[in-house]
Amino acid sequence: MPHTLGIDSSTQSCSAIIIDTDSGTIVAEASVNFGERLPQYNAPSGFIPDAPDGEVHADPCMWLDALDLLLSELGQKCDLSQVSAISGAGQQHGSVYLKSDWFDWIKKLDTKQSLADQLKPILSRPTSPIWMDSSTGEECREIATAVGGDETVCAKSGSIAIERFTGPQIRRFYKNDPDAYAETARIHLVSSFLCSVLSGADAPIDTGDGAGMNLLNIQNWQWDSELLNATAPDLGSKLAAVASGHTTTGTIAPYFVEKYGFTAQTPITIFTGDNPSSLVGMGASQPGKVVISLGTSDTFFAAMPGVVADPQGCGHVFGNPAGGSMSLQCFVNGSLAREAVKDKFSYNWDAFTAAFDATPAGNNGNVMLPFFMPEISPRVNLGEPRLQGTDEFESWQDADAAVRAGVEGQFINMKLRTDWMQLATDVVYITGGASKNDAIAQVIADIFQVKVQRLAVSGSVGLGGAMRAANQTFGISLEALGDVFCRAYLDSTIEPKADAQTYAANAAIIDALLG
Ligand code: ADP
Ligand code: XUL
Repeated sequence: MPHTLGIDSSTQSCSAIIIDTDSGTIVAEASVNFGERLPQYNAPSGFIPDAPDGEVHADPCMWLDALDLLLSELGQKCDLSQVSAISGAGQQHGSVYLKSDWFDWIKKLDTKQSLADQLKPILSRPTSPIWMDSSTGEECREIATAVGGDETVCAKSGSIAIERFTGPQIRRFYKNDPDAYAETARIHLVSSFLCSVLSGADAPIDTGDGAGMNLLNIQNWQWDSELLNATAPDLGSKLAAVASGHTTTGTIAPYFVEKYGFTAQTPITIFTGDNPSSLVGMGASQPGKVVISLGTSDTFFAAMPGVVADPQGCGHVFGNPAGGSMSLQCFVNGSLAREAVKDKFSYNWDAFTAAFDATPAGNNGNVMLPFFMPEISPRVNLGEPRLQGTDEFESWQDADAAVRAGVEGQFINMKLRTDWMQLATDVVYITGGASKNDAIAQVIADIFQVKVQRLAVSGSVGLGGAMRAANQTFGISLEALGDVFCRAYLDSTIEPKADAQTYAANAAIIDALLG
């Protein structure tokens, strides 16, 4: 009865799912929301708000406290000694900076203290920049110039130099605090950091998450020496090894055996990024399925038969943890932008959803570019949305039209930005916190002119981890696991209702608002 565990350390929460691969059932699920459960970290949405210069950081101790809480809750729901393989994922691009003591500490985690208390003194950078950080424009330009331009960075790493990517973040740290950089012996991604802690060993970075650093060469999936040199001195020695997603990093650390009752020697498959893990958890790791994830960020991704780069320079090629590559486009103004419009009118989610019944598709020509923070797809440095329509709408007096316009603006922009992938599909699979909202799903169906489906299991990132663990440890194929765990809720398929022309004029307005 293999029970496998998948862990998902995302922007706003840390979640887990245990599946039984024999019976095809879910054994247990648990989730810890950072803002609600760990208010002492001053991160209501998972990051420290209001930092200057586009900096967005989170405290890695918060991620460890959440892991401790999560496992203790999971242990109350089921017998963790039955878990026989583990993997997981982390929010992409975020990085953790560690002094040389890390290598000793990781081998002898002490059950008498919390993980977070033990980690604090060995951090060479007290907080971690995460994917929402946009502070590194200058460093992106410097890296691009050093290697011969953005086209070269893109051909090598699958993306042009991007502010939130880990390489530019490392360069900024090196420039602003060279002493602390020199004291740094290891730099991990959120995924490889948590995998290291769980396995009590310095874990490799996988090619899925590693490609989000502007440091990995996607032609050979190795660190690229030119990009390393352009980023910061001695960087090669500070990075963990890179490895394919099909790698077992070791077995669970005694800390978790003693504290939560896991079985010693339980194998751990290396972690990946949340989006690559979701690709697996949506049953989309072979080319053919398109996924839209509506988490803190909105992302649009698919497994790719070959490597195609985005001519607009906003899209990315990442490693696919199941082999080959995937393409991805990320939108910063996702769930938090929808919440911002909702909160402007003191609506709850029910009132937000009802606004779509009160307004027609196309919104009578009321259009919004709903960017409450600098957007990356495309790059637009806005702190407030741009509106075009009636006077009442433009002055935020028409609540229902504003709600619809915000969501329509998001997905018109998403369609314009993802055409480069040339994915001809008649079904899009949606996942993430907002995917349960039928009104949002209907807007996606209408704008993309596709059927929209959801899966029976909601947490596709954690599920991807549990499936990868079962695949790596027991050799159960991802296809067989997908047939059981990635079934669509066919009776909840959403068909397009609006015709293809409904959004033509609004799309032209979005283009104009983008300037
Ligand atoms: P992440 O994995 O990035 O931490 P989630 O996938 O858990 O995020 O999604 C969290 C988001 O889901 C919240 O920020 C919230 O805006 C959104 N959400 C939750 N319920 C609804 C709903 N009924 N309608 C629309 N959005 C929702
Ligand atoms: C992807 C990205 C986000 C994070 C957080 O490039 O930046 O989707 O992975 O989910």
